[in-house]
Amino acid sequence: VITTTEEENIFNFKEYEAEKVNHVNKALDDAVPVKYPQTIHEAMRYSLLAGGKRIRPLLCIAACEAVGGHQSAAMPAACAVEMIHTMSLIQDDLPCMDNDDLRRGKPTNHKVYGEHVAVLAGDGLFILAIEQMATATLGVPPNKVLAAVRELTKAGGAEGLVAGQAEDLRCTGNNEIVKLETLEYIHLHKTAALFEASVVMGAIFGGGRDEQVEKLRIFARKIGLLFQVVDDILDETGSSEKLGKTAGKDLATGKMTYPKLLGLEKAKEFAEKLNEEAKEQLRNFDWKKVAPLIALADYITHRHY
Ligand code: GRG
Repeated sequence: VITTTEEENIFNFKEYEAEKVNHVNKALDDAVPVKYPQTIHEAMRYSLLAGGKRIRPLLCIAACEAVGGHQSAAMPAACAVEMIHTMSLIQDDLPCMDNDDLRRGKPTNHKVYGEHVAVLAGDGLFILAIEQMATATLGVPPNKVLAAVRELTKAGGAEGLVAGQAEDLRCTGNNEIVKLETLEYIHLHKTAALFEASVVMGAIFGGGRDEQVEKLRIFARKIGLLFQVVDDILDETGSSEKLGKTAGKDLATGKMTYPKLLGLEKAKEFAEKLNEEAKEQLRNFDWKKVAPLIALADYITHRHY
């Protein structure tokens, strides 16, 4: 439970999270009905509905509410971002990439359905995400929809996730000693880009002013990087029990981490600094409306899975 010092300011993050995750799960379930050809739709549903923390949809909805919007305005974007995230996980787990057997506590998509179905399920989710943005936003001014689609596609493509993954695989493949700036590049592209798109889309659909959207963009980039720094710390200290992933797998594969480059204490200080700098961006917002975003930033900083 996240609380503030004043009694009337108490904000119950766990309650908020549970309620929003419920809504998101229902919307995702509705978005991918089982139909012919059955296997492909089942494979899409298998990974999409396998659990997951739903951080990106939560960020999208919380950003929408931070600028005074209602969650329903952000829901198509919240679903779209989770679809792209899920497709990237399906692909990341493939034998030609990370070759993982478990994801979100369950066998990976290709282990259950085979590689060709897994690739197609990823493709299906990717395209469905764009379709969601185009159809589920009926009645929203086209300039808003276009701006949001631009954010999502930029974050997913060769300026975002694809770039981060390509650079990560190149470094791993070469057994390269990764420098701090390369590590930051990988995390900003693999993780922060989609956090940024989630928050910015939420703010756009919530009716945020340009200067609010830009503050929220910086907030999201910082907590995206923060997410990875904390992930590295949890891996290094062995306190990580990533759902369905072997704890410390990144260490076992010799992947570079913030604690390896900075030392554990400096990595922890860096995480706290990113959290503070992120929350600083929210200073001029209505504090009641940004309580969920603040709680999310704190959750990301202090989580133990
Ligand atoms: C999007 C076109 C397109 C291609 C994808 C494979 C690939 C290119 C990118 C891989 C990106 C990747 C695996 C990034 C890791 C991001 C990350 C932090 C994953 C873990 O996120 P959590 O902890 O997971 O939010 P849950 O399971 O809770 O959703």
